Amino acid sequence: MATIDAEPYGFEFEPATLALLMIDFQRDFVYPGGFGESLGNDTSLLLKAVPAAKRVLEACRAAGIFVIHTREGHRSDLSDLPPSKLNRGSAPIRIGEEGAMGRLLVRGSYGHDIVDELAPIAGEPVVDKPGKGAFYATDLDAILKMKAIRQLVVCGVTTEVCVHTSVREANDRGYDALVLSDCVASYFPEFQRVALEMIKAQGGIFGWVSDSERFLRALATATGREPAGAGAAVG
Ligand code: TIU
Repeated sequence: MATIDAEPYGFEFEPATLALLMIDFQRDFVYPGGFGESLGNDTSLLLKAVPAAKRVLEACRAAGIFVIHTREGHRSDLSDLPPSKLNRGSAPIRIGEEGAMGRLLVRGSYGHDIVDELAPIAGEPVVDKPGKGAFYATDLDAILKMKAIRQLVVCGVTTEVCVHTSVREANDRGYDALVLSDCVASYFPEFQRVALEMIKAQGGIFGWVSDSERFLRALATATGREPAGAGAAVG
């Protein structure tokens, strides 16, 4: 058993039953011209999480930690898109319409896919989800159970939307979830701060919060490896 320094208290884990969950690092959220920008957001705030998330991803791969990715999006006929989600807001172009990176949030379009820096490799399942939560209407729970996973380290975007929803879903299903503060990002700095506070409040009401540097150090100790890039993660 190894321990990651975290709030509200240390996160104890076994590498064999830990998975890295990479949530929605899609061009549609992280780059201009996609769904996120269509909602009026500054996408540059999300790009800030990519370097630290990349260090965590590479360290987990090297340590043999199971890695799983999610993407938010819909079938090309939009048959899984609730009218409420389609109609909400005042975006100039909506889900399913052509944007600079293809049809917004539609599976198979360039914008829907994961950014090159964090692209999945062979052996890393990609879970396509129609909602904000990673468990709703997906086979994520089945995959985690097949792999005997009990705990999740979570990176992704956005902190208060898909990360929060997924962590809450994970908690209710009996998984321990650790969110790495510099590997998640929001379009709203205030939401980023408060969303992280909410996870760890009340004694860790639905999870733990740490950061990439502390995670990489603990992983290195647990697996007897050098903390890959941990020095670069400072700051
Ligand atoms: N809009 C926003 O902040 N997020 C989303 O719509 N989806 C995710 O968080 N992935």
